[in-house]
Amino acid sequence: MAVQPIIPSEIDELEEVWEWIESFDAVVEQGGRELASKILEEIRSRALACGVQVPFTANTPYVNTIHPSQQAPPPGDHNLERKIKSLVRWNALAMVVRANRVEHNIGGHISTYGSVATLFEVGFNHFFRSRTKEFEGDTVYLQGHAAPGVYARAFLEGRLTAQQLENFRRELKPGGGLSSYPHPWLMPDFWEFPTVSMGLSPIMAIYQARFNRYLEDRGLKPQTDAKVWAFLGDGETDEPEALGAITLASREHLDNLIFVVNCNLQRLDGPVRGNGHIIQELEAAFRGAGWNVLKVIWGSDWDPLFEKDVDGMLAKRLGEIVDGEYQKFIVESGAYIRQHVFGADPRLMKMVEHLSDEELQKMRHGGHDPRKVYAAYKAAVEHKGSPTVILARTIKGYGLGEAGEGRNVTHQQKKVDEDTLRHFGERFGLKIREDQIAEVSFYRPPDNSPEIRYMQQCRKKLGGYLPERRVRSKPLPAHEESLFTEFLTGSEGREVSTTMAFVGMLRKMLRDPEIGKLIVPIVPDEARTFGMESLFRLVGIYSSQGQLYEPVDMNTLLYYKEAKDGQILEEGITEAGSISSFIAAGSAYATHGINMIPFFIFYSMFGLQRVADLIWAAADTRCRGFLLGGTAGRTTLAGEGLQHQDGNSHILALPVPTLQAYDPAFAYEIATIIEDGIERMYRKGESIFYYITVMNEPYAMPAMPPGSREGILKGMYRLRAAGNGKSKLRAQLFGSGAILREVLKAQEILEEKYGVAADVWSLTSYKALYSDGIETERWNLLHPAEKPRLPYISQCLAGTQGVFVAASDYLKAQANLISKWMPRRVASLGTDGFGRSESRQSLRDFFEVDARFITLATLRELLGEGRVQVSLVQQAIKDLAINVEKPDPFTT
Ligand SMILES: Cc1ncc(C[n+]2csc(CCOP(=O)(O)OP(=O)(O)O)c2C)c(N)n1
Ligand SMILES: [Mg+2]
Repeated sequence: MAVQPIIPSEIDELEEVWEWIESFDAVVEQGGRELASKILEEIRSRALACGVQVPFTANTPYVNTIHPSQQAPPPGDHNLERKIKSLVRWNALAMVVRANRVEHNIGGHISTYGSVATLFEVGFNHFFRSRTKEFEGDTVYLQGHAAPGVYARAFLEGRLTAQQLENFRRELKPGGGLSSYPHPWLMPDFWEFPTVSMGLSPIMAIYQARFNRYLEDRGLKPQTDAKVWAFLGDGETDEPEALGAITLASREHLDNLIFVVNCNLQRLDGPVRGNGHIIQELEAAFRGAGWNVLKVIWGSDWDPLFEKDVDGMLAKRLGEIVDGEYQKFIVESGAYIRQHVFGADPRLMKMVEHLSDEELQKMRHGGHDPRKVYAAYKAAVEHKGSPTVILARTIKGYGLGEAGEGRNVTHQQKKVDEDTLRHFGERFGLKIREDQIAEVSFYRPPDNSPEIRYMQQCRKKLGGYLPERRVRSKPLPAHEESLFTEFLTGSEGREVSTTMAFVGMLRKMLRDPEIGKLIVPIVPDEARTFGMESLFRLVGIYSSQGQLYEPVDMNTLLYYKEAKDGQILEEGITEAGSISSFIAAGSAYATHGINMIPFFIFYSMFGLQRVADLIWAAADTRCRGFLLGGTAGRTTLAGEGLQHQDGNSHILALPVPTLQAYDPAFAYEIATIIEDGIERMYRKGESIFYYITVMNEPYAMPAMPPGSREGILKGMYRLRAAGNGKSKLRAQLFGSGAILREVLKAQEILEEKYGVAADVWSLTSYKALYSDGIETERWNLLHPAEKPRLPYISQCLAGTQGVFVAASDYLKAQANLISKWMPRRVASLGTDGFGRSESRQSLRDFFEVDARFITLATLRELLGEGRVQVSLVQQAIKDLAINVEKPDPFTT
């Protein structure tokens, strides 16, 4: 292997150093690069052993990682590929420009795709494999706001019509349009993964890659070399989620994962690191985390210069220039570049003396050079043992020339003038007529043109089109028998919490011959909190390496068992990671054609509140499965205080359209909800998912009242009718979850002490009642001539007597939300305010949701109706020892 001899420069005064370098050169030449690398490794160990400090840097010089001599040459027709890319570029640009001509401010992005085009195109032509009958295909997360380029390609492939392109960002137009960004909910046959909320796609991709391994290790899918690709922006890496899980990827040796960071050095407002180097910063972070890092900074035009750069002077100079300055070079002349880059040293000036200013200006960056990109992708797919990140240097707004290239305003550019369009066409060698330029017409060569034929052939070779979302799983067969009959009959006085009851159901499901293997229990380091440790032994904790140690509790029954085919995903303390696993599992019915059923159980306060955006993305992904908010309720979780006690999550569940939220109190309610959930999601194929809160307060579980099933699912049913049906004082009490038992106690107090006959209703789901209410109201709005329909809650309460009082462990807003469909006003008790470290009893007094306050609220409502005297209410305040001067929990 020939090595360029070094020309002694600054180091020639150090004779000895020079000799060492010469010997090293000889090793490289005679023994090869691998041997040289091994020797360096050994010398490093030796130095440390001798107490010699080895200077640390996580960085390599500011040059391409792959040496030109090791670059795999790209196959295919480069010329045609360039033409195709230009066509995609044109149509992507046309789509955004046209949309904004018709509808001012409709938005869209042209500059991001401008920068990422080569990175996408090399993938589409040579790497991204589609799903076929024989092969599961690669999974590709495409940079969200580069969507116009993806649509433009699909148009050239004949998958989208010009009409659809015309309706970019006009989804409601007749004939349909195209969604702004990748949204599987809106384009379920096209997009697979929502990627536009920055930072979510990297973490989702990491857990997707890990979940793919999980499926393989559990024998649920064959082992393949399928890859997960994730394209992200360099600005996007500022999001904590983006880099937050990169050590998991290396720890798990996810060589099925490839990140490509589109390093255009710009984000929305300006440079990502004007005063620094985003590529070097990311290199250090990923290398430090154990990733294989491939820098693709310089295009092939630079190879001859680096070849001359034997003493690393050019590399050193390029490493000194900060990103803000690099951005300037994009808009400046070749003369400026000559002066500011090479002018630093006469020897550098000499290196480029053969290049004209124009040539200097046109020197390409790595991310725009298909040869460099191909070589990096090839190295990435062949790399073994760790994930790969490709840091590709690109230009934002590439091709927009003075109108946008590299400018700070480029991100939001949507309108371009004719000169820019003409320049764009010329630059990319497009033969566009003047009238087409003025019109910014879409342009697709005929089907039999070399360009279209070539692109179809490439995709055919790679298994078909991409992106494409195709659900290949068959729904599970109908199932008559209940899995959970034992949970419907009550606990016969034994005190259990709803969490324990749920864990019992989970155990039952895990043992079931039909669905057992499909269940994916996911916990972020809280299995013991939820009493799930018995599952460790039963199904094992998934570990790609098995268990390399004897667990400290080996001799106990419930030891910490890790296994390669373990079923539990014990994610550690990361709700973001756990929900990403949930998304991978809950969308496996589409991604892998396997009906995986995830159960992700977490501290309820750290769910919808903490990772709401990922839960939104789960809904967009058409995810299925169950989220279990454990240790739920503001007053049920004793002692934990302000940050842990959750009275919020049921309100936060409201906006997620496909999320079914339940706050059950009894085992039979949970059993009914889960069984129906499996039926709806996995046997009937509905793209919904569930949020169920479970508590850790133990009490005896009653048997399921006959006829309550429908009500449990629809959100309410009458649990216990009043004992004294003859009383004139009547009330309807609504309780849910943890507070239902307080309501039952209040029912007794009211009847025994104050002669009030109250019916008790279990409100299993305020959200279900709310959804039904708004749906019914909408139907009535649109059908004025027909008999108005009654919301379910109105049907339930029609004909009931007495005042209404609702109490829950969540915000009072819940009852207020549905009160308009109740025949009379409702008094709402709830837990608005900050939590406290206290006992359950004190907390329920503090938040005014215990049986005493429910009793008081009922009497107060009766007073309002003129049915009791004020003295009775005052007496009750005394009897119940209620401090009327106590501070308001909402404001204290
Ligand atoms: C969580 C989130 N915050 C803000 C945005 C709005 N946004 C869209 S693109 C963008 C800049 C992206 O910069 P970068 O990641 O570098 O991508 P580039 O367009 O430069 O390729 C921002 C802030 C978003 N999509 N998601
Ligand atoms: Mg950027």
